[in-house]
Amino acid sequence: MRKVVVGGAQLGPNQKTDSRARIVERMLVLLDQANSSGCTLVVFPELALTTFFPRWFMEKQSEIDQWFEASMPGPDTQPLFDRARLHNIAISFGYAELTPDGLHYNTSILTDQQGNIIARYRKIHLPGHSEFDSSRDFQHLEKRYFLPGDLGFPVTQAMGGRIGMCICNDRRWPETYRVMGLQGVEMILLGYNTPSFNSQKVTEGPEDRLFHNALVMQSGAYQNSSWVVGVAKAGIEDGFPLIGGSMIVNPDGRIVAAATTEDDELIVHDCDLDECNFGKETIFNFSRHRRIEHYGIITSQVGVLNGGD
Ligand code: ING
Repeated sequence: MRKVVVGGAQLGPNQKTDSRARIVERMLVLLDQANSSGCTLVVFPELALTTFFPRWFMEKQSEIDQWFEASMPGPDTQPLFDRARLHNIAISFGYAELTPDGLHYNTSILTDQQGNIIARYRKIHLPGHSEFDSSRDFQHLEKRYFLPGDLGFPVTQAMGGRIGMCICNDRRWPETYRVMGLQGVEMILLGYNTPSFNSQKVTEGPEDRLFHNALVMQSGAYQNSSWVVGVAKAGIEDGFPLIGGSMIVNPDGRIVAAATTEDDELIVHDCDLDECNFGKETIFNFSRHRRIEHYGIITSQVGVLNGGD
């Protein structure tokens, strides 16, 4: 039995005018709740410290950089690390990272239970577009504001097992889970900010979004015999709705804990990392069953060539 008591700390909406300090206060409340529930690891959403600013078109770099953290921890986030250390809780959360070299990433980190950062991940699959698109009800300018991640999908020895991270759109791509699965990942931590509607006016709405949200995380968990912890920033940010649907999925692909609101909400589950073992040793024993001689196209080709014929 390798138990990790996981808290999924879903956040409600962050408004454009909300200060970092105010948002961190809400995160501290969830961290205290997690402590009362005996959590040893707490996962917060993507871009937890700000509103989902890629919905806004900005041109001045100074205006863009206001949404980024130049240091982690920094003055606004130090209280998070201090409280996590006090409670002996490891934390993971997403934020916009401005590196010392001036590079911009959509990043998440993982600490140990003493508040030390032990892993960093930079979002690889950036959805949306890079120029203003008048056809959209709202923008989704992650390709404008962030570079694609440069750290791969690292899996870290922590919490008595193998822990990996990804962010939001990454969860829709099976490669994300398999690259970590091939490193023996036993728990994948991810945050997301997912608009409830497609910005290009197609009929897709919250029900579809919530269905796909569960579908991809349950599939990724099952197909790699890993726990998946998916945590939303949810609710209406400056008039733009984001789905909730935070959940903890076990290595058999079953949802064992799920949020029911679009507000600040903690979900908790006692996760036993040994539950990964059966799948990894049988159905998804990669070394026994995979036939990589037939998979080359997955990394040698980006898109469909010549119309797929
Ligand atoms: N958000 C969305 C996500 O992948 C999206 C963007 C939504 C893409 C629905 C495709 C379909 O959940 C982020 N931040 O990636």
